[in-house]
Amino acid sequence: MPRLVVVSNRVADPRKPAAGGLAVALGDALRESGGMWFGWSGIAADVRDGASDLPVRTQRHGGVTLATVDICRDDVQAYYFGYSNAVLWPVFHYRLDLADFDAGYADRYRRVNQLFARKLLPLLRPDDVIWVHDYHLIPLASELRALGSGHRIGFFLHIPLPPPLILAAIPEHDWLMRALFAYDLVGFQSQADLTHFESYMLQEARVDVAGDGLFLGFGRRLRAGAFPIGLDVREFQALAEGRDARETLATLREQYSRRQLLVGVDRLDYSKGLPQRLRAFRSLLLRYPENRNRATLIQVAAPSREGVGAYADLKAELEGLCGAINGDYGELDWMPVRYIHRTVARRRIPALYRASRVALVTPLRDGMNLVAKEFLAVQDPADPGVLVLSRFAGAAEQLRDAVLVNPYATQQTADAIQFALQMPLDERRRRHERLMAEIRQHDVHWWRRQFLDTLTQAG
Ligand code: GDG
Repeated sequence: MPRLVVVSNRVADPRKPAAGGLAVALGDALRESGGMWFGWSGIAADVRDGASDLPVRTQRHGGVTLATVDICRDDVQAYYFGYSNAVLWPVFHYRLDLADFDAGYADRYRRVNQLFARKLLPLLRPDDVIWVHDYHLIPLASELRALGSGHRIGFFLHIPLPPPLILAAIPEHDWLMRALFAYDLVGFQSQADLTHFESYMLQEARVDVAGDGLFLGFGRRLRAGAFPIGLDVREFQALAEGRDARETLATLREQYSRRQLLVGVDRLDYSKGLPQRLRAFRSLLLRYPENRNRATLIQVAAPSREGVGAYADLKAELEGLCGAINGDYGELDWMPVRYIHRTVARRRIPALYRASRVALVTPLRDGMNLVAKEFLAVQDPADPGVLVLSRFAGAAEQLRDAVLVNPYATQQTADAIQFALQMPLDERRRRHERLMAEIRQHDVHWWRRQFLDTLTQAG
């Protein structure tokens, strides 16, 4: 079995409980092959443009090597906050209005990818299989190839790929999309993303779309496919059985015994549709007064990328909305919204899902959205809650038995939430059973096997 090398912006230690399903799933594959995980240490080094001299730090644990490199402060600003999170993230989520096409970002983004390639190459063995993750590292394979790498290299995009016209708003779109041809396999979250990739290649690039996911261009053969990421269902269910989760569940049940809980768990990000969700919840209270003094929305919005301007505006907007809803509808003994702008411990999150009758997973655009799958995994099959899911989440392609909504349509979303709150037990059970079959069949281990099998056979 060839050694697996995973490359991503940040490296998660698969042994730590906070690591989450993706780290656990990749950790399994890394352990099986005695592999390596390479990425940025998260440290912004205080050196002037001296990044290329910074050392790679390696740690070896249980057959897996974790290798990290620091990046100099200016590069972090331009590569991470700038190009990755103020250009690629907004555009790939269809938010051209939020993109900041500062000319300096692209050069630095490329430079950090070159730095990664230079630091990684000496650590590689000739038969390693390399799996690169996400939008921070699109040009990594082409930088590795420029240094002579002949490895098998795959890329997985965790976020959506927009249609060609939107993608073409990025000044460097030609270069970025061409860089993908240095990979042997490119994986997307959904069929919709794959279709956008095909359309781009037909409309914007002179690439031969050979069908069946095969693309011939720039002197290379590229395979592309949809590999919807799944959940480690058993790991997450085991988390729900842990002491912290059970204690949290008991507290929530006692505290909210006379209420119906709705839950939202997101990073505080404009792609997640949080203001729209709060407006829909306000509309629910307005249009269906029986929910007043009864329905409580617990919204966790974990802090994220606070160095990017658009996130500060969003935070202020959410605080205003929560204050207004609580002010307008709150009673002495009932607040409609509990808004938590902090990171909740992962081991307590299953309890929050389990205590809730309805989950609101209503992003404006999302590659997949794992919260939807986490919520389903820990419901009581005999009395399950209902998933209200945006049709614009990648997960909506798979989770057809959720209550699907258009989060931009406030009143319709409010109606859908009411429908979910009122859903009879037998229908809740029927839907939950079908949704569970789907997330069990296509779990994170399936995803990883599917991608790696296709990568090793590609060519
Ligand atoms: C990207 C794509 C794709 C959230 N708040 C807290 C917390 N979380 C956890 C959730 C879940 C994870 O974070 C969020 O995953 P998502 O899938 O919803 O979204 P992104 O972070 O945007 O991830 C996305 C994903 O990559 C995988 O490919 O699905 O579309 O955007 O696990 O539970 N965890 C803790 N405290 C919190 O407050 N501990």
